[in-house]
Amino acid sequence: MKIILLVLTLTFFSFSARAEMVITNPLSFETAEGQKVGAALMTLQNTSADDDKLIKASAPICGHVELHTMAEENGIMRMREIPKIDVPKGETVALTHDGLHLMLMDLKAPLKAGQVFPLTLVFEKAGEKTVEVKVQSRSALHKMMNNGN
Ligand SMILES: [Cu+2]
Repeated sequence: MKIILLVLTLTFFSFSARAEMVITNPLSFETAEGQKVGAALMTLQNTSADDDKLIKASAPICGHVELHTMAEENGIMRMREIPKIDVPKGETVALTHDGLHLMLMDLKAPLKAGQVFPLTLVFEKAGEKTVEVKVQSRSALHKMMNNGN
């Protein structure tokens, strides 16, 4: 009995000391036949008392996942790979079609609307988190672009 209580106590403390990262609305968009890259978007909310950062991501549906940012350079929107995405304590970081996002490189098959695939995110403090990404139609993407958000 004493041992069980000790284990429970240790478990409780290790959970409460752990950085909390809340990941909402992970989504992707369907891709055309032969298209080798896709994108994944979501919202990252750091509810812990520590700054954290997304340092890596992977998914079985593609060769590898890159962290990307998009910014205007000489009037043209360009994206480039970045080593990490900062998620400061108490803050919410949105990964969007026109800003920070995850790039699914070397897709093994085209993504289909309605499909769901697992994506594992690795945070420096919160550790590994796997989410289920829902693939949306192209028209959902166009709608999002027209709304400007
Ligand atoms: Cu990209």
